[in-house]
Amino acid sequence: MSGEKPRRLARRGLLGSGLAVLGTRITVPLCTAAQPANSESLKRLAAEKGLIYGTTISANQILHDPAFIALVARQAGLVVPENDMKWQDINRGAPGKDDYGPADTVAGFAVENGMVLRGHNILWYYRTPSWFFALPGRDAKERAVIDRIKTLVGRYRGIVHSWDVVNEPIEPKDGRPDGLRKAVFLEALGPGYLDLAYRLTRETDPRARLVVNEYDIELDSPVHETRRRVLLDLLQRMQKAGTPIDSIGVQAHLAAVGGPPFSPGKFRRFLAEIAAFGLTIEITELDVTDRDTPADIRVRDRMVADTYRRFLDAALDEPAVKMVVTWGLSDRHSWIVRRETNQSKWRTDGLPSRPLPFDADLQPKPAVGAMAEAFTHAPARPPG
Ligand code: 9MR
Repeated sequence: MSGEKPRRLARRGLLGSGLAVLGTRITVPLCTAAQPANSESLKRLAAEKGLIYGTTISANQILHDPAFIALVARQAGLVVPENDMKWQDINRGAPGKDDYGPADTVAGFAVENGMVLRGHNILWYYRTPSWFFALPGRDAKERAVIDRIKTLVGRYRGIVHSWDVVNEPIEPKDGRPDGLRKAVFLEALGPGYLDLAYRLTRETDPRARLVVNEYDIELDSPVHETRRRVLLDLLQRMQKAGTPIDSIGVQAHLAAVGGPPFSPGKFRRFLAEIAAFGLTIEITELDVTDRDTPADIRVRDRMVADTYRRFLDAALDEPAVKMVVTWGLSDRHSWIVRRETNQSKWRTDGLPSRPLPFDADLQPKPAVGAMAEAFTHAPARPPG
């Protein structure tokens, strides 16, 4: 699809055409060997409380791992491409050489199976193509950002439920008084790049929810506390300036052992502060690394499950939380197990990590029960 003029993918068009536009029809088997026929699905338990439960997915998994995909269809009401919509993944080469093939596969899968689709992400300093950095001057960079937003958001207009418009915009350690991250977009366009990105996304797809997605805002430490304050200040400035924003994405990459403690009360109060802005909250990237837990699988699976439960009990107590997404569904496909980035998440004894609800053989682990109980005990809320 390289270089091809993007075609509009309207939800109705996709459903009507049976994915003709994508050239693939991806159907999901009705029953999966990985699940007992009578077991409850996480998506149904979540939906009973007005919550959406979902997971990451990739085009590669959709095309090559039918057993995993069947589990996703059974358990998740939402999918988000882990990488396939990132700028660098869509265009590593040169301006104008976009390839939407994998992103279309994910979008088509969501539509075909009646699932909610999150958009992740439009702008992220960490996955910006190198050609962008080499563009000469501010105007060329601004045009490239505008083109990225119009093309990507326009292509999936009417399909994406919520967009991570700017991923990880704050970094208090960078020392700016406003706490914004000193990285590519800020350096090229100034702090106004946030307003540009959110306004243009709204204009391009008025029905998509616009999210600021952030990490390290969950725990009880001075670093997390500073990040919470900076994020709340940013929300206040955005609202004052009339910059459209609907939701905060709380990534929640947690650890079963080690790192700062989790204070349910403090986290709960932070969520209430976000809700007081009139915003909803999406838990966008939940997973629990088992680094530093004992090798015994029963012990560490229990510790991971307890971490999911404690976190979700606090999060779901806030009615503005409308969505829970785990950063993967099975240990078969996890960035932590693949050891891609962030070495601090990896086990040091060489054993494969077990951070997600289902194991690598697609069997449920105690974390599934913990999540199911958290959903079951959550107060009901109006559907988000
Ligand atoms: O899980 C993703 C991994 O496969 C990629 O290599 C990496 C870089 O693109 O991004 C990972 O996902 C990140 C997400 O996009 C943003 N928040 C942190 C996630 C984990 O690093």
